[in-house]
Amino acid sequence: MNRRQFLGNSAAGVASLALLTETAAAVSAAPTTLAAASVPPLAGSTPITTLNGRSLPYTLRNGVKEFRLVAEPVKQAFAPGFVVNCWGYNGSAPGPTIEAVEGDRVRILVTNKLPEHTTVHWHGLLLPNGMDGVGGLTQPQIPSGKTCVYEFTVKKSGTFMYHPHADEMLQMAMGMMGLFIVHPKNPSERHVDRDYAFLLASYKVDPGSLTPNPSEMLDFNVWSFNNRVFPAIAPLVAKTGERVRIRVGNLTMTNHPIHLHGVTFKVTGTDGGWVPPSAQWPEVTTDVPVGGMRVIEFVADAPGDWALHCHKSHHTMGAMGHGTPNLLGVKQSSVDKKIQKLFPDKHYMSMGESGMAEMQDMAAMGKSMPLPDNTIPMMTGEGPFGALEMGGMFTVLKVRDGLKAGDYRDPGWYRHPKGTVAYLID
Ligand SMILES: [Cu+2]
Repeated sequence: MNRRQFLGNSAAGVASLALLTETAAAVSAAPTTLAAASVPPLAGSTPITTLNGRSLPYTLRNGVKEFRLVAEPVKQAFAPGFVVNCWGYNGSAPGPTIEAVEGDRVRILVTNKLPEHTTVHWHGLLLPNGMDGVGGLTQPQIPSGKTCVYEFTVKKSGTFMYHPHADEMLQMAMGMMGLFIVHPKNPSERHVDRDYAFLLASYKVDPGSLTPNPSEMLDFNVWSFNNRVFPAIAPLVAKTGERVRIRVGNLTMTNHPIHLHGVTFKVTGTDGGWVPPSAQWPEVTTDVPVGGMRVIEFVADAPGDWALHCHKSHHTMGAMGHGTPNLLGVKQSSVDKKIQKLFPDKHYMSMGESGMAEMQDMAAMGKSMPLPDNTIPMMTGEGPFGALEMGGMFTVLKVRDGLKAGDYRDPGWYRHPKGTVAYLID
């Protein structure tokens, strides 16, 4: 079944499309750091802003920071109207971000509420072998209903991840992953004004279904920043002149060239540690490899709304039917009439004759283009100048003069000074 066929098969999508447009604004206006759940790791350090996420609180017990992770099935909203049966931690996928400080002793209690065994591997952290979380190799699997204790000293600062090392293909395909960020002991070391982080995750969720297909190896159709798809992804906000860090981890099955407009950045770290200044060079795109982390830093020196996205253009689209025939330049108007006669009760419209942008036009104008249940339009997002024709791995870095330090609220669209916007001449 290709997209055109299933478009004709459901009327329920019209309502969910309207819902998406309405609530996406509310989603992106929400603060990106949940103050109640965010624990400042130490005075003077900049807290991590996990895009549409949160940090994991801890309890201090005799000098040990004790965290609790619950591995469990979760219902994860990728966008309003698009909810997926994932597996995650503490009610979300990805799980909450663990923040610690170089030199900390941490204890992580992992309770398994999944229907099968699991483990947690602390990706990139240097720790005793028996704490490495590889089921069968360094520890017995954690059976359903049991709790496992991991305890180690955090040796170096940097950006790491956690994920299962048990039935790995299925459990990661279901969304089990999280960030583990270690701050330097001295908060003035590697100081930035804003510190953003997110994980790249991809899924195969057939339109109209609720559960990702965990046996998919290559043909994924949902591309997300922290399990959100544009326009339901929070913007990154910075004041003009601030130093900004963005940490991007990749636990998908393909690489993602992450591209940022409006600045040049340097890769200052990986999941192996910090990159010495002599080894950094200016970039506007950095490829984040599978199972890898790239930390980029820059000064936000020009106000505006700057796109941040994966440069694989099919990764900035919503779920689409694959195997769609190439209709570019194919005259279809007579075919439309014939098919409409065959199915008088269905809405049929051929697409693709002059390009695919008309997909977005219909979504934006709210025309009656039905979608299957529980999916999102292939291209969405409404900007100040009209349709953005984007979805998936796309969001916006919003740089503004005169923002207060620590104000992460969405400032709305950029108001361009007069005479600074590209214009048509006829
Ligand atoms: Cu990508």
